[in-house]
Amino acid sequence: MARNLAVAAAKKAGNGKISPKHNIEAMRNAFYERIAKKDMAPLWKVMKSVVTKEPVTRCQPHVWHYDDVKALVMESGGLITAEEAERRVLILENPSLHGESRVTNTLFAGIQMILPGEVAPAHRHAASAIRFVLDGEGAYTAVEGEKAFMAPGDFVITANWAPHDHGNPSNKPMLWLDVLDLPTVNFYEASFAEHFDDAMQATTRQDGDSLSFYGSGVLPDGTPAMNRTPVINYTYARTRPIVERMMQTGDIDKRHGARVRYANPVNGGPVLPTMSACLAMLPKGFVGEPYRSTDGIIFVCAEGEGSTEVDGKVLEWGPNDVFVVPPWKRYAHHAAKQSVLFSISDRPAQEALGLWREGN
Ligand code: 1HN
Repeated sequence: MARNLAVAAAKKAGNGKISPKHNIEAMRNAFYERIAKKDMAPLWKVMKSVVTKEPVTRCQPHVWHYDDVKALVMESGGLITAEEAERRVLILENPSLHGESRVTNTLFAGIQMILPGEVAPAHRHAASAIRFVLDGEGAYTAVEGEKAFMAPGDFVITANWAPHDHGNPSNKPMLWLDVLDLPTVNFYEASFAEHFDDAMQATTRQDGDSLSFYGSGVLPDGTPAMNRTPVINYTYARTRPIVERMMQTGDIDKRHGARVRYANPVNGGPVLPTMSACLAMLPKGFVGEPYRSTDGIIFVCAEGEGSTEVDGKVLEWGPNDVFVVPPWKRYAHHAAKQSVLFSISDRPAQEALGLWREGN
């Protein structure tokens, strides 16, 4: 076939000579150079790398230990104020993706601190955010006119384009994990952001309104359909007893432990169209069966101690350690003590696109 092409090409060139067999590579390369000048390229050269048989990830499994993280975040508090930084966050960068501000290909993760008396000024952006509280008590995030006071283990939602500011009237620093779908928004090149003149938004709703109106098994009559949850804070005080009860009654998944999924009470769907989260309790001595799925997952150890083997690498974790499992990497949890794991991933975005798969 290659020979025939060379013969045909030589004839077409009108020089009457038949090109030697090895010339086809040179002819192809010359052709590729010519088409590159016209902003074209041959698919057959890249077919195997653009259509892979199985997911290929650029991410590594990795764990950030809270001892290190907390010390460095506290140190950042002496270098810049929350107001000057706008958000005083140390980014958790996947070791394979340094400089890209991402923990997986689709998600941003960082640790934010707000010191007593500080305010992180009001803004809004196209990216959706969640927070998982690690340390401190009595700081708040104000979202769409409602202040949500936070405590460790609380899971807080700031939906796409919702105005939000944070404040800390308590006398202790507060630290939390931020996860945003920022790399996804930027993949679509659809980022917008806006700042407000006032650092703190006016409070237009009572503290706790969103949880009591939407998170209590009732809904204000006429609540419209929405693809993101109206609940701002899914408190640990309410969620932890549920996974504990599941565990005690033996409702323990062989891979995930006694696990609940945080739900949008309006439609039962994920809390956000791009990200969904779970809380799981693992009994002491739990040895999970291996599992894999196409979503990249960020875990936080809320309580306990254990390890997760990911693709042959053992990630040891204790309280407030954050670890990441890349897409389609097989993982299995092991709990040395009774443990609670929070997790968040890009699963709903993949499901909406018909991409999500799981396996063992
Ligand atoms: C942001 O707005 C917050 O509002 C936290 O607390 C982390 C990371 C990147 C871009 C914006 C916040 C962020 C962020």
